[in-house]
Amino acid sequence: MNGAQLIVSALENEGVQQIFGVPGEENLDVVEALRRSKIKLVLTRHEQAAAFMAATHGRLTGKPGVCLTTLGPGALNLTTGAAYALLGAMPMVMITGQKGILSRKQAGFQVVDIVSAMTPLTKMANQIVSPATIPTMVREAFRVAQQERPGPVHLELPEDIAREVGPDMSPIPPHPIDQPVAPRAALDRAAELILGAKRPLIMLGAAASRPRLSDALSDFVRRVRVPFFNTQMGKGAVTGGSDLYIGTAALSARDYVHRAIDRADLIIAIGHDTVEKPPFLMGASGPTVLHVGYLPATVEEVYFPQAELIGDVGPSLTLLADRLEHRLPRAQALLPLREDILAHIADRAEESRFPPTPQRIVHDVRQAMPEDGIVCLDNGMYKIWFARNYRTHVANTLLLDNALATMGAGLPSAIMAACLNPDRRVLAVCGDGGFMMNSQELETAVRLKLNLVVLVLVDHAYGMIRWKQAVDGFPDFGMTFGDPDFAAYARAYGAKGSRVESADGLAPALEAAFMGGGVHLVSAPIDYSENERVLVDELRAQGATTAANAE
Ligand SMILES: Cc1ncc(C[n+]2csc(CCOP(=O)(O)OP(=O)(O)O)c2C)c(N)n1
Ligand SMILES: [Mg+2]
Repeated sequence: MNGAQLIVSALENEGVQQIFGVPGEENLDVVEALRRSKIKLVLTRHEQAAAFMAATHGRLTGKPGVCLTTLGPGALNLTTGAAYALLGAMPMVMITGQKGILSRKQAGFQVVDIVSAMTPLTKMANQIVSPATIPTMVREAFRVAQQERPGPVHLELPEDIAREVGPDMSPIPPHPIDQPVAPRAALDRAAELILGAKRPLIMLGAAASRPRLSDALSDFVRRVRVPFFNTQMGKGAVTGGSDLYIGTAALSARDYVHRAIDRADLIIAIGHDTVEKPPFLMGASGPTVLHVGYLPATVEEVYFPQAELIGDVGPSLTLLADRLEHRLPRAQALLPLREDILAHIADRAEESRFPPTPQRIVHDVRQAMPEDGIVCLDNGMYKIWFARNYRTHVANTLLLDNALATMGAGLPSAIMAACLNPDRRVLAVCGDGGFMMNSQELETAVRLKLNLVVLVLVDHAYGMIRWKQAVDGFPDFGMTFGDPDFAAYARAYGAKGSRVESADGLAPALEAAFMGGGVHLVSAPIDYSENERVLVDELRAQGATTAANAE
């Protein structure tokens, strides 16, 4: 077997079914080995999209997604996707080509030190220098990518090593990994803290959304019956139990959900990852935080938990619930705030202004999506509105990136979600800025014959930055642009396209797009004047109220 065949057989051994990417001439032996394998090669139209797709595979399944590119320029196009997976804790394996390392027949042509470039963007980056090391290097790559805290790993396979015939070696079989559960003493201490709390609150963070965790986490919340809120990336982590949901912390302070947060004397932060924009700010005067996680908390200015429960989160929570169930008379002390908080959030959700408000758009999207439908967001102003206002009932049904918060990942992540879930409705929601950063992947979606709807929100601007500019008191300047006719643009790719032209037009447009099947782009204008009215003026006023109440 040559190096390429060894790597492909090692990938098959890991259960890899598809590889995303754009090959170059340095990968041709690998491509040939893939042709003879069961693994499907899915071409994308930009390497960045391949990385976003592979990372999303890891995020949704817990098993690393794999992407493949050529050397230099192609490999460098993976860097944003690598950072997306690193900050977002998504397991991914990136394989890139390189010129031969045993001789240098093309001198320095296209040669970039990709291993060095990838080192700060990955958990591990290595060059393969001999076919004989491939089985172990691939197994190690998957082990490292998958292990908590998950993330991206990079392997560089030079073209001469790919071609070199090595010994016939069997791949190394993967085995199940069990993590240690939190020790008894830590469980007792955590239970004591919670039993003593007068106004406890649970917060679900990014790691709470790990696919394997949702059952145990949902059981925990239902058993202890402490109200919960989530961070943006912790949204939907609890299935059911929604009568205890008290909001999502899309902002760091002053939002309605902070009325509860500010009054809590103990926050049980499950799976919080400080890569997320802070869901609340810890300070000298509180609150007390118990950090429950796979790994200890990173200490930050705004997050320095006073107590920790570290270990495999699911089984640890089960043991914790055994110590708490039916013993928490004050569990629901903060629950009376729930109705008021959620009523504020639902405000104006059915207003018939045109262009529609963000609240109305979130409301209409929720109507079009069944409970298990998956919404994948790009990055823009609407993300805050979806994080605050979109109710989730099933784990990983609102995929957003509050870690790298990159533009351009909405469509690729939705393509991956649609590939993995052909029977569920999948919707990408993008701004007119972010959509254009990877809009070429419409062709990939059409080629894959996916059922996928893409909602493009049109304000002819980098709306989020325009909003920040206004909030900071700068004059409105330099953030607007022209847009193509998005419906026609979609049709040019062989997709379908439609445009929302009235206040009541979005819900039926989405419904028709899903019913029609295939890839369908719906473009809708959005009225962002609500950004200032709600997220600045109203919250400033209510923030003052919260502060007064806290005193
Ligand atoms: C790759 C990348 N470039 C720039 C930014 C900074 N940024 C964050 S949101 C945003 C504007 C997004 O515009 P659009 O996609 O149209 O969404 P809108 O806010 O207008 O709804 C920008 C430029 C970013 N997060 N990622
Ligand atoms: Mg925009």
